Amino acid sequence: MTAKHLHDRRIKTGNGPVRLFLANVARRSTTYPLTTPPMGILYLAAYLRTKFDLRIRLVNQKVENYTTQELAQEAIKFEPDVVGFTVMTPAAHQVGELTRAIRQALPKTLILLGGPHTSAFEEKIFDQAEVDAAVVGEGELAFEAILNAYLDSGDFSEIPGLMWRADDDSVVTNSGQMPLIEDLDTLPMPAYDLIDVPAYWKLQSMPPVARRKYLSLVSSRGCPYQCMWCHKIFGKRFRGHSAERIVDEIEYFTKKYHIDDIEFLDDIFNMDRRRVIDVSELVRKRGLKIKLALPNAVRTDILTQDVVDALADLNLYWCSFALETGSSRLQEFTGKRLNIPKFVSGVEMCVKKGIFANGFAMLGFPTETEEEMQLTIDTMGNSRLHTASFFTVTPFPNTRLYQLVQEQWPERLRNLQYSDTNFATIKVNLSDHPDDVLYGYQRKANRQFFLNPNRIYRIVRDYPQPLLLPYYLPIFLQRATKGFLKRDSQA
Ligand code: B12
Ligand code: SF4
Repeated sequence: MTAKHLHDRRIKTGNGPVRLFLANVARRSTTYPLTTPPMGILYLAAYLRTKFDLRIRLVNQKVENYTTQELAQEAIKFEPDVVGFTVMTPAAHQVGELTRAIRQALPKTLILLGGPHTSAFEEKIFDQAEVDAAVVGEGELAFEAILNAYLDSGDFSEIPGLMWRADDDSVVTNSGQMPLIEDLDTLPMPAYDLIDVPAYWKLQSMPPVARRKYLSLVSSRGCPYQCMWCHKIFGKRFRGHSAERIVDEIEYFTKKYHIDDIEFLDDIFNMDRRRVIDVSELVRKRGLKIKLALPNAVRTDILTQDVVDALADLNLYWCSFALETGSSRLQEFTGKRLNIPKFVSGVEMCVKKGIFANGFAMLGFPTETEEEMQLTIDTMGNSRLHTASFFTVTPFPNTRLYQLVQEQWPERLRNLQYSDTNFATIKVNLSDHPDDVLYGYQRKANRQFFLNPNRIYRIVRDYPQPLLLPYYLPIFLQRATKGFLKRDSQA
């Protein structure tokens, strides 16, 4: 590739709107069917079209069930000026083949990458994919700056924090950082008109409830807690939409799609206590009939009775609660610093209000003892949670956890394979124990938690679709037997 080629791609040639192809890169598999609307590119599209004359095609590979080549062909058929891919690490093994196919067919197209994988792997993604520029963190302002340069000088060197391929083919990371968007209410609502919303209703959403006619929203960005395994895509400061804006979105989308089921994918929807109460009051005042799901978990130890009441008034029917570990030593070690007794009472408050409670826990932190794993299993099991997922700790680059393991126990990262990881069945062992011990505790966790007559009774009584419960039996069996066979534990 000559320097001229590289520079030419950074400047729009020809007239007319910029043809922008955006896609969420992720395969759907029988073992990992969860599909949610691709909020990142829906927000980007909504923002960018207020600034530029664009013709946008937005694709979610997971919904179309395209192979990598089919996705590349879709992009090529559209003849885009600019392509932007969003990808999480488990699907990133596709981006090499994908971007090379597009580059070969459309050598002048500008190819951009962003989203969680880029934020985790940073410059390394240039070794993996044929990319002109890549954005770490929040994307709206950076993408805007890229398109401004593309329509003007082709000079990417002034865009703070941007990673891009320079004319000598080297990868440059500009100094500085793009500012975060202080007032989220200035962002337009996600561009749901660019996707086939009902197509999502036929697929498995995060809450395991079939045929949900729902819409996902994100009401905040940034989380101030310091959990060592977690991303920092949106910085460590909480920024939230106002209650008015949240309820405007709820009202607009529920009316537009004739639905009543809304889920928030926020990291901590309940970070601002007053905001939850205000949303609830506004929904009541406007006479909106909705039900709510919070599948990505609330911060349970800050729940107060008035917030739980407000959530119950919003008809919160499905909520996840993330304990992660029942050991207070590990709560400190990992930086999660959850107050465990308050977790237990927070779950109880919600369950008393008729909310179906799903829990998350992690087993296998470095330094975790067998007693601590058992403590997690007991805390989850003795709580009023209805269902639970017990994960083994998986490190992603650009997190404190990854850095620590890389420094102190690099050999534990040796067999780490991200491709198509499944929440519950990925086999990563960061713990101080052999695989059979760690997976033994994970199997035990599932047995102890679920094979409890009282819990089974409560699940059957409270689960929104009890007749569908047998459908989830294979998933339970898969989890309850993970690593049971020798072949499994060597993976
Ligand atoms: C909803 C969700 C899911 C959904 C799918 C989401 C989707 N996009 O399809 C489901 C439930 C399927 C899921 C699964 C998993 N998830 Co998830 N998920 C989330 C969650 C909670 C919200 C995502 C979201 O909508 N964010 C809001 C939007 C607005 O943000 P965004 O997508 O990041 O986009 C912004 C920027 O990244 C950037 N941007 C994004 N794309 C692009 C593209 C371009 C070109 C540019 C310039 C910029 C740009 O601009 C956007 C707007 O500012 C995030 C946590 C979070 N708060 O983001 C975790 C998160 C993305 N998930 C994560 C993980 C680890 C997983 C799993 C691997 C867990 C597991 N072990 O099984 C699995 C993946 C399994 C698989 N095989 O695919 C990690 C990602 C780590 C990584 N390196 O990829 C996150 C960050 C959580 C964390 N605590 O670290 N997840
Ligand atoms: S795991 Fe949750 S509480 Fe912890 S840093 Fe991430 S988003 Fe915040």
